[in-house]
Amino acid sequence: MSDIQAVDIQAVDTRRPAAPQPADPELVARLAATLDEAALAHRTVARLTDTTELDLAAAYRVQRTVIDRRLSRGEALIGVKMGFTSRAKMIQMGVDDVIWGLLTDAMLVEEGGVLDLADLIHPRIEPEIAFLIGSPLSGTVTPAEAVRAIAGVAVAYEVLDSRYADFNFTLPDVIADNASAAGFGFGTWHDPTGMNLSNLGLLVEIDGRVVASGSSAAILGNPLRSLIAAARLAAEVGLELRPGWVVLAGAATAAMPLPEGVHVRVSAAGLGRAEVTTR
Ligand code: OOG
Ligand code: MG
Repeated sequence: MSDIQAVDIQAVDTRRPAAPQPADPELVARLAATLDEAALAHRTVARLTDTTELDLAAAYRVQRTVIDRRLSRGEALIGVKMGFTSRAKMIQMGVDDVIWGLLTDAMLVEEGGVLDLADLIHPRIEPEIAFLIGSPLSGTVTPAEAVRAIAGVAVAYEVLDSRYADFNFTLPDVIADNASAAGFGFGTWHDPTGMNLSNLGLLVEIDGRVVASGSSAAILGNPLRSLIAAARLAAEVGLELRPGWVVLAGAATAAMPLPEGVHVRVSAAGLGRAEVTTR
């Protein structure tokens, strides 16, 4: 058993500061505008931490302000994504903390749909497990409570697109940048009752060629732990995971570059597949 699999559910360390410093609202608004405008213009910006001291609490404020700008353009909040819940991702990106980002309806790609990469800078794709929330979940919850709150579980993929050159960032940078969120999709929802999620084989195929394979065990030993961590993070910022929301538990493998004009299939044992075509 790897040490990540041995992580105790209660011990999952999301390490957000207990008493965040009130960040200068004007600075937060300016940094959020920088990132949001970069995403809209499909171009990268310098790392915020190159010029600004940013702690994790301030970084989350920037993230929330980026999302508020999107909501004011008519997008709706439809869930959250967990990041760096697997060793593979932590190693790939050179960070060592679990983080989260927020998902809006504009990021959702319909199952089997087409994703236009012209809107993105340097997209990557990664295999994930997704949960559909059936009843509100927030705070410290037991695995049994987490399972009861789940209306469905599905195989999923996430499309990442960092607003920093070469995906080169520190933890506050990537938090402010909404954890590199760009798009996501999922397959058919399955009833999680009685399902063992702790060791599902996952495959990513691009045009029929396997480009990544892994196990749901890579996600904190069991993706359920990621959901439990999401509930705790939600409570810390006064949110709850709401019925109908989607929670992406985090990638089970490193992310792969996503080229134009390909067909991607992500499959998980017992959960079927999720597919997307790029152009
Ligand atoms: C940050 C997002 C990490 C995951 O599933 O671990 C993430 C990045 O890799 O750019 O989404
Ligand atoms: Mg991800």
